[in-house]
Amino acid sequence: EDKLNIGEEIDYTITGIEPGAGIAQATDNALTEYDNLAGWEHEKSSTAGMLTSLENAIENEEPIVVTGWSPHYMFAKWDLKYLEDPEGVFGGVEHIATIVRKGLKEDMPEAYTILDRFKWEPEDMESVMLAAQEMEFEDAAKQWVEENQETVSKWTEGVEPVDATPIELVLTPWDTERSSANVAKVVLEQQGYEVKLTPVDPSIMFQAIATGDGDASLAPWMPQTHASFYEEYEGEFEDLGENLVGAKIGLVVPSYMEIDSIEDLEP
Ligand code: PBE
Repeated sequence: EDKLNIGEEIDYTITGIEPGAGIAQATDNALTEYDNLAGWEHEKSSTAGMLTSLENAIENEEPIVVTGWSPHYMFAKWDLKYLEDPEGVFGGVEHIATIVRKGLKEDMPEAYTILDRFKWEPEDMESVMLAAQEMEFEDAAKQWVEENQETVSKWTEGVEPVDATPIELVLTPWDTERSSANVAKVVLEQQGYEVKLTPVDPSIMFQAIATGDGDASLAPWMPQTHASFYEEYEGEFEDLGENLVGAKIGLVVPSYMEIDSIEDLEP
């Protein structure tokens, strides 16, 4: 009997996440950019669903191809690898940007300064995400802020406190952004702000900041993951630059799979 190839074994299906994600769009693009993926399907569901499928496959040492990203605990929990992407559909090293609505600088200069200075390392974000496996994100964020006073004081140095000023931060529904938004919330609350967090899809995130419905977001993944949403509203928001460098998206497989590149997936 012939050995099944990987495509046959997994029904020519890539296991994806929420349809509104930037990585979902990139994966759809990959299906058209790579000739060998022409007959493949991209099954979108949820991040939790993808992680369950990944865990089940790994328990049975079966093949699976998922849409994955870093920072994420999946790389600490399991032995995984990114498939090489010679067509560059998923981009290279990403940064996560901070965007604010027009006029925020004049309306809330204290918040603007803190958001402009907010910058941390992937390890910081990972430590919040890890702690949040055991507690609420808000508590994990409080703990990180307590343990990283030196970093936080660089963001808040010389900034005057405010008196119960409301501010709305818009985020996307993934742990990376729950971490940054909750840390920003804790820091802004210590400064006197009343912070509301609103989770939305990436496309709505840009729209909210462009229309002024939301004040700021620390959630855009650039230059690739959210490029199409960014371009749609470019010029209608202010980009304060990176708050984190060293993110990545791509197709991810367990290391025991004997393929290295997207091009190794059989048509
Ligand atoms: N992600 C995590 C999101 C951004 C953060 C990579 C799943 C996305 O693809 O839009």
